[in-house]
Amino acid sequence: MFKRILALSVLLGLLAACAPAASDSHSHEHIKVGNLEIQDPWVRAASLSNVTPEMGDTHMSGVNSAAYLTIVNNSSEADQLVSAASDVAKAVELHNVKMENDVMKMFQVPAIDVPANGKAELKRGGFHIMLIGLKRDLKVGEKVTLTLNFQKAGSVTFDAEVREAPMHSP
Ligand SMILES: [Cu+2]
Repeated sequence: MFKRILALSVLLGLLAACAPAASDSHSHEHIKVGNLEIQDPWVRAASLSNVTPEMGDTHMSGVNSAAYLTIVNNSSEADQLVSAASDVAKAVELHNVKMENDVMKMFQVPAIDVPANGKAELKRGGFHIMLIGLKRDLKVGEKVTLTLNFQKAGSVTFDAEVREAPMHSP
């Protein structure tokens, strides 16, 4: 019974999301490359003049930010995100996080797997695209152009919205 209500509410949510009333164009944009679809890309707001002690904000090379998104693979062939690029940062790296002596640490990874008929979620506290050494402030509501390079699907360039990250989440 509960499952059925849950399924119904999910269905209603989907219907609401697809309703013509949701007319703002960017919320319904589909970013596709090959068999992959990029969903809900966003970049954490950051300011060059207001460095906070939050993880990732301070770095030898300046102020950093990160991009998050979901990569959905609608095919039976696995793929890999092998690199990313953006003109707002001096360098862009693929990162993951791990706990080390109760401290969360980021580290660079060579690639991020996108499983067949599955998805790769780049989110707070996990895989992310690190924007190292920002060249400008990233203000809420602005757009940041990102390019993702996949081993099989090739490259795709799109705009990600700058958002405020939730406080105290990893
Ligand atoms: Cu990082």
